[in-house]
Amino acid sequence: MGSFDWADPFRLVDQLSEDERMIADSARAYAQEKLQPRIIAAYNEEKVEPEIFREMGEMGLLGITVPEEYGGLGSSYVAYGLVAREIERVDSGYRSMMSVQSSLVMYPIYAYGSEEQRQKYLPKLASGEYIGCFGLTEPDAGSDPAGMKTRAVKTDSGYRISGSKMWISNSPIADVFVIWAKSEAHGGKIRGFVLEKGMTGLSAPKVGNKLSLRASVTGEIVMDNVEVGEDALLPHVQGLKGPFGCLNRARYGISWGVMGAAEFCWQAARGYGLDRKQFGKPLAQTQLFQKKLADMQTEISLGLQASLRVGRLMDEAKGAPEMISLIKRNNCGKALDIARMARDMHGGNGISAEFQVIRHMVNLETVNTYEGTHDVHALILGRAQTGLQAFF
Ligand code: TGC
Ligand code: FAD
Repeated sequence: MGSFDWADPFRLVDQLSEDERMIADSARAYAQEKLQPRIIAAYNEEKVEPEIFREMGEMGLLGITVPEEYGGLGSSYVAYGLVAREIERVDSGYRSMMSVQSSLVMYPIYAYGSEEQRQKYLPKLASGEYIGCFGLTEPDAGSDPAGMKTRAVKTDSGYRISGSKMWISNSPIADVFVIWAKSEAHGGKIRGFVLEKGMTGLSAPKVGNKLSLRASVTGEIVMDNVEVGEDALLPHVQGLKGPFGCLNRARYGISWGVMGAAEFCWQAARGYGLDRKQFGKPLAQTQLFQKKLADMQTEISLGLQASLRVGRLMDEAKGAPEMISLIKRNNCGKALDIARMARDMHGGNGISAEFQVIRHMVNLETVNTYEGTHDVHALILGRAQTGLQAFF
């Protein structure tokens, strides 16, 4: 029999390539040395820190799966997932900044853009010189993006775009806006457009009063007759499969990321239970405490294996959207349960910012909702196994 590492029960690390291990190690070093010292103040003060994009760019953490000729790392989906896990171990908001830039802005420009669009935007997005955002959700179209009202009308030289997007990560500080609109010139089909900061009629006010994901800025995108040229259209995709193609990648990254947040909470609860004595012995020496630690360890080990499996399938071009729904939904739900449990195991200290578990818990409420809610992913999986769609 082999030995047992309580922190890595299934020896995940042995299942990674040398390259993947190096990328994960450098992401962990960056996250722990540069992000961890900032997070408590950034979260409490809702501080916007655009320079984080530059730092991530320098570390090669933006556009990990995008080919090197466009400034990306040309690496695997497994490597991307490992980076998401390390960043979200510190905070879901920082992972959000990274995954929107990589999966929701760089990916569509790479996969659906013209060569000119790739050259113009990707290297600067990879270096963090440009910050990107992705506008799909609207005030009246969240789980049902097909209900969007944003319209693109053909003009002599391009399109005129009107509408508003809501709950958009990074939008108040964005230079590049990938937005989705129904285009009358294309039979009302959904098309993607790349807009730029400073265009007449384009604004991105911040959404205030957020009690979750406070280290990541969120805003609206207001488009009041924004005139763009033909070169703003993403030429190679139409229909909802455009935005969903991006969401597949981001949801997959989230499945790893939330396991990073859960690992932080689990290990914090373990450490706290070993230090804190009540009734004359460490809390960690009680049966109930140990059962909770065992549950956390089990769910995290299973969740990480599942993400690794789906990542390998994606790297072999065999991944399917339903696999991603399964791991996004389950890992988010389990991470939220684990964070709540860790909060409880810290007693009164669990509500203090210093101990950090309540921040992860409150963040995970958002992560469980965005990129398809827990229940929407259940309906996707229900449809796949019954052939019956229950959305409407
Ligand atoms: P449905 O009829 O199922 O599909 C319409 C068309 O889209 C295609 N499709 C997909 N293609 C690729 N990947 C997928 N996952 C796909 N899912 C669907 C489908 O094949 C079809 O194509 P075609 O060519 O036949 O037209 O569409 P529906 O309108 O019934 O959709 C239902 C539902 C609920 C599954 C879907 O709308 C959904 O997933 N809703 C959730 C919305 C969502 O996830 N929004 C996310 C916004 S972005 C965000 O939250 C970023 S936060 C990031 C951060 O800060 O980290
Ligand atoms: P709704 O769709 O109104 O859902 C409300 C509730 O109803 C949920 O519990 C849902 O599960 C349930 N529900 C909905 N439909 C059904 C049904 N058919 N059957 C049963 N139950 C149902 N969007 C972007 O485009 N870009 C971004 O960068 C982005 N960043 C975000 C950042 C933050 C901090 C947040 C909070 C959101 C962000 N979003 C972004 C939006 C996010 O994707 C949506 O909030 C999410 O898709 C849910 O939509 P909604 O909020 O309109 O909720």
